[in-house]
Amino acid sequence: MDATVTVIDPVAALAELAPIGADPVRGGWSRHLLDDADRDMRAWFVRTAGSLGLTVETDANANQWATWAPEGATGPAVATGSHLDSVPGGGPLDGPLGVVSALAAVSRLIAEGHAPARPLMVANFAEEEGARFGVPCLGSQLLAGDIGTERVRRLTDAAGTGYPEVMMAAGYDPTTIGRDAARVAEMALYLELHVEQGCQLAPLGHPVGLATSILAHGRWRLTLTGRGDHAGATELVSRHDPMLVAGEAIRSARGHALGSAPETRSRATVGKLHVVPGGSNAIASEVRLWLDARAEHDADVRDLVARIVSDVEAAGLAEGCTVTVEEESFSTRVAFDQDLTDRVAAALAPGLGDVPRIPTGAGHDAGVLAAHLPTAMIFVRNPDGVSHSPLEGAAEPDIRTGVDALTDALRALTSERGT
Ligand code: HGY
Ligand code: MN
Ligand code: MN
Repeated sequence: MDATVTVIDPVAALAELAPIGADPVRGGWSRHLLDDADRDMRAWFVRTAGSLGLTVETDANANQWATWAPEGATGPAVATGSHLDSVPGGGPLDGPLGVVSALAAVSRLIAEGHAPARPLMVANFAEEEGARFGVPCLGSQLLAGDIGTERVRRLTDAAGTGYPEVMMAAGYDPTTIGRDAARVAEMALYLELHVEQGCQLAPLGHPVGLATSILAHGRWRLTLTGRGDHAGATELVSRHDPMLVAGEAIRSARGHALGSAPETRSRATVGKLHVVPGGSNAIASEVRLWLDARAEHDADVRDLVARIVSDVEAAGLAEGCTVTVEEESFSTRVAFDQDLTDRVAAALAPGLGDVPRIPTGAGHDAGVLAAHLPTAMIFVRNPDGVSHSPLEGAAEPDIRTGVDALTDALRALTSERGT
């Protein structure tokens, strides 16, 4: 036993985080890369991991790492963690549940006197939601070398502030971002706990599940340009209104997703629009909209997007508007490591029996790392499946069961060597 360490209670830790980035306008939480709320979340990570005696550092890509490497723990580490940033007006658990549960699990292992054969690392990955710079899993993609650094340095946020400026203001050197092969080599495997997004576990009556796959998914920015004019003085026949084309994009996204073969599990969403000038009595001159499309396989996504874009271009032609399409991100389909998932399932079995294995439509840093090292995910039941919304939640007993499961898995995985 190590009585010097205070075991972290996950529910209390989440309550401690609750005031940070609470969004009075949207509801829920808005915590975006290196804004004030994200900085407060990062400070919490340093404080909490430090209280456990972990070595805390931040890499050049603004990912945070907390490492437990006591005497005898050698070789590549078992890594866990998640992200602390959110979507605008997001829920309290998407990301933080994984980081809180990871630190809680480590605190449990230290307190019980566990002697790991290999180090344990807890990560907080930067900009997983891509809410500030538009690219999801930005920190883990940079770490893995999956995104070009010049492209990243050109990214700007909604206010037009450049990524380099934001990084420099926080003390980072944007010329040093990019692939960190040494850091990736430090990890033998990665296991991420995350609140379930979607509702598969509740009908199965299980508090915890294991991930099988992540849908292929991407984001496209469409810029629709017409002619701004007076809402009252302009005859209908002489209008070039990009809002009409935007309406077609929204309708077409749903229509083609619904019309896709069921086995493609297609879905398409327009959740963000930017209208210029945005006056209620002015015909828009420009509309920028973001299309989020997902499906079982990469080709299904590209086929779905092609059909939607074709409709939008036809609508643009009819309305005398121009249409430009830019792919902002694409994440290939992920199949999680079967052997690691089996090992995690075996560690969970004594306490939880046969844990269900479920696919997900939500992207994760684990999805990025899966191409570089053995990776698995544990999901904690979400009673109604809602996420990316203030209504996201999980029952306290399930949150605690999730920490039990992660603790059991990390204990088993750090008791062995190898991958
Ligand atoms: O968009 C996603 O699926 C993830 O939450 N970033
Ligand atoms: Mn999310
Ligand atoms: Mn997430």
